[in-house]
Amino acid sequence: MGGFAWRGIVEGFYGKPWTHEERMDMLSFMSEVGMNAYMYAPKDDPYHRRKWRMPYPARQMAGLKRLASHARSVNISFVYAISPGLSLRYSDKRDADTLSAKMAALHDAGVRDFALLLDDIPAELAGEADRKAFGSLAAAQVALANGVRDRLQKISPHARLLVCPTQYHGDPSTDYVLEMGNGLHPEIDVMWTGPRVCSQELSYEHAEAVAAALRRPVAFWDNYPVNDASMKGELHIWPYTGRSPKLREVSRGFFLNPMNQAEASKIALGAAAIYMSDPAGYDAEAAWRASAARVVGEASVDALELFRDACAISPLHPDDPPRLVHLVDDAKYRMDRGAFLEAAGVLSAHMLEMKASAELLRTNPNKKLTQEIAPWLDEYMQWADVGLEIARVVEAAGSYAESLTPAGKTSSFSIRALSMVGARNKLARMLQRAIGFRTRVCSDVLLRFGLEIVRRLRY
Ligand code: LTM
Repeated sequence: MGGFAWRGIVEGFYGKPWTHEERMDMLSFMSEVGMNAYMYAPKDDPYHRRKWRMPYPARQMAGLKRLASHARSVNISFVYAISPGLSLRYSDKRDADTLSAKMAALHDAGVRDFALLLDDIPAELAGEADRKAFGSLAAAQVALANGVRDRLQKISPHARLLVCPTQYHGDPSTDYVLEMGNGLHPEIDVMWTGPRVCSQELSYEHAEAVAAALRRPVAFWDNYPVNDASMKGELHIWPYTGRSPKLREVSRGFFLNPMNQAEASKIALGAAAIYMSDPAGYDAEAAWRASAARVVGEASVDALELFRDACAISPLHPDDPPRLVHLVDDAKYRMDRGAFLEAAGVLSAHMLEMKASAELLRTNPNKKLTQEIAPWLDEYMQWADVGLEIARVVEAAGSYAESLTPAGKTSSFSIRALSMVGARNKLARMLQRAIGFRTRVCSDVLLRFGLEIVRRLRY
């Protein structure tokens, strides 16, 4: 059995597209880690989507030409994607001509592989003329895609074409998917994101059902580590998990959709490249460490691992940061047994570790990474301060409780009570500020715990 035909990424997110320099650097990185395809599809490049009919201005076209040339030099296929579905009239020959002219211009710039993206557009035909001519969205899209393929073949017989359908996830047994599968030329690859838009798992069974419906192996558009739209506050540096080791049997490969933060994306992308080269032997943790070491250097991998825990929330790990959750459970267990000082000790030790890891990452030689993750690192540091304050309150509560015992009565319990109240009020102010944080680092594990402590000590 051969390897995946496509092993790459799709720059397909919403929001600020990558810069030319980031793309050039990413192409080199992809080549180093064994990927072979980069799909250009930034939703917010107007000439790719909203204003797809307009030709690229000379400066942008020159940039695309340089990208295609660099990609060729490092053995990466540069796939130019166009996304005309928001306004295209399927029955209007002028639109088909405009689409072909745009692709021909990119072909002249050195592009050889293309994609037609029909995602995130209305699921019904909009115009009366289209409804009359085709009857269904799938029929219209089949005609469009097959027509584009015919025209491409004329200018470049080896050009490959991928299509992202309008239904690209979920149950593949719909009329739409079956019609697309039946009608699309068998050499067109069809993209699919899995059971969900951002899928925690891509199982063999799901992929097999999709491949059967589409009548061809699936080309996955894998929405990880992308963090656009409602995921903006998340930093997706969690290991690449949940992809079946058997997908090679039913899939043409993967295009991972990365984050707006190009450098930080390399942590997940490098791990995914390892998966793609050997899905059966893939060890997610080992791949993460190898990829992390490439991005931050061996000396900072442990620091990054602690930070990644705080950043755990993602489509691949929808639950709260596991280490922080464990820490809080441990502290509560001790407090419930009256071991306040012990609880304060474990809490503050972890918070100091968090601060040390943040410091190491802040001073990491990979300045681009440091700059990209600064909003998360800053709030991570602030959460560590909140955690230290929680530890102080717990410690003060322990001392106060001790002062209430017959032996403790000899010391001044009112001073201890005052210090506990002072610490509690300071913590309450810090939590108030933390509610306004912009990132989801640490999720709300410390917020919930801090509020619980404040509430417990209200008297
Ligand atoms: O996933 C697809 C096919 N389309 C869009 C992407 O452009 C977007 O980046 C992701 C994540 O928000 N979701 C989509 O639906």
